[in-house]
Amino acid sequence: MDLEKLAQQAKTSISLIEESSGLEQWRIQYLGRKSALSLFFNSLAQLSPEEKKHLGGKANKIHKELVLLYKNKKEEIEKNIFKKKDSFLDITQPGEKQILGHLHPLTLTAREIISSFEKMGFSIIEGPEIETEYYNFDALNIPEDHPAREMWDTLWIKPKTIKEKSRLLLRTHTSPMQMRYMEKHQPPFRIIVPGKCFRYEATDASHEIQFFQIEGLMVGENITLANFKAVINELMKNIFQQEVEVRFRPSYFPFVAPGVEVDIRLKNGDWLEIMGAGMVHPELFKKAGYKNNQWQGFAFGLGIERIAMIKYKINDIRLFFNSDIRFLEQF
Ligand code: YSA
Repeated sequence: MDLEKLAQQAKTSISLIEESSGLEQWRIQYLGRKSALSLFFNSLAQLSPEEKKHLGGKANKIHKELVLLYKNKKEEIEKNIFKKKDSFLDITQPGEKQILGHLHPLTLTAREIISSFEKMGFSIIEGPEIETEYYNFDALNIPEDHPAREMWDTLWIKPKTIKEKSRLLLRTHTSPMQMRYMEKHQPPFRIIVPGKCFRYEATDASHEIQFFQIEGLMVGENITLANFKAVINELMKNIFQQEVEVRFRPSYFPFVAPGVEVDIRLKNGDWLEIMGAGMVHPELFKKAGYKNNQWQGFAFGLGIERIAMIKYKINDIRLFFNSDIRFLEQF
């Protein structure tokens, strides 16, 4: 192969190039894996030692020259692009639109729910995500051997010492705040407790291992399930901006008597469970130190994701947490 001729050709053709697409073609033709020079390097093994030394050295020199030519040309083209841009800068053009961040659909839903309760006179309280076994279970009438513990598949936290009195866990619901609050406050009161909960369970379209609940607790002298129904109807009206069909189903939770589950009717006619609730069990009032059976009240635990799913027509709860920007951009 005539190396000199090849080098001359390459130099002439690069001197005529003005744009990066042309330069890329040049690179492939003269420096690419299938270029004449690369094929020549591959065939060196078949030459005699003297030829190898002579021609190999020459080819190496040409290769270096071509690489340098390529680099210089690349820089020259890039500089020219900036020059061209400057000379065409049109300051009357509108600016580029900035992409702004926005709130997560669960934050939007939680804020709406909270604001609706605020309008009804509820105070907002927060509690710990890492809870003791006592407040998560025992204080709610669920001792260790109680079968109801199986309703809440629990993520336990490894104790630092074996002697720790009350084991720690990631709260499985926001209900532990009922006792924490009642121990320190006398009725009448109405509170809600929004917060994250965790459960050791398989995920599916309506179950996650972490999700948000809003706990509610209203205690007074004459509070009944009728008050609860009025509060829930008002909440649904505020959130969905229309009358929503609500259904109470008898259910069991050790910390209420009677207990109910609340469903709402979806557009397709199906019912979806959104919360557990009931009249606070007298045993809890006793544990909190309230005397004389003077108080009664309702409590509930509402799933925020379930409400957001209905409001925004989302059919899989897992979409909230997998950070897919195509999903999040829609809110
Ligand atoms: C019951 C009586 C009370 O006086 C106060 C509160 C309660 C509710 C009780 N603490 C509880 O956690 N019940 S629950 O297990 O049925 O969950 C309540 C709501 O949380 C469900 O209706 C659902 O909306 C949501 N939820 C539960 N597990 C979930 C979930 N959301 C998403 N993923 C999960 N894995």
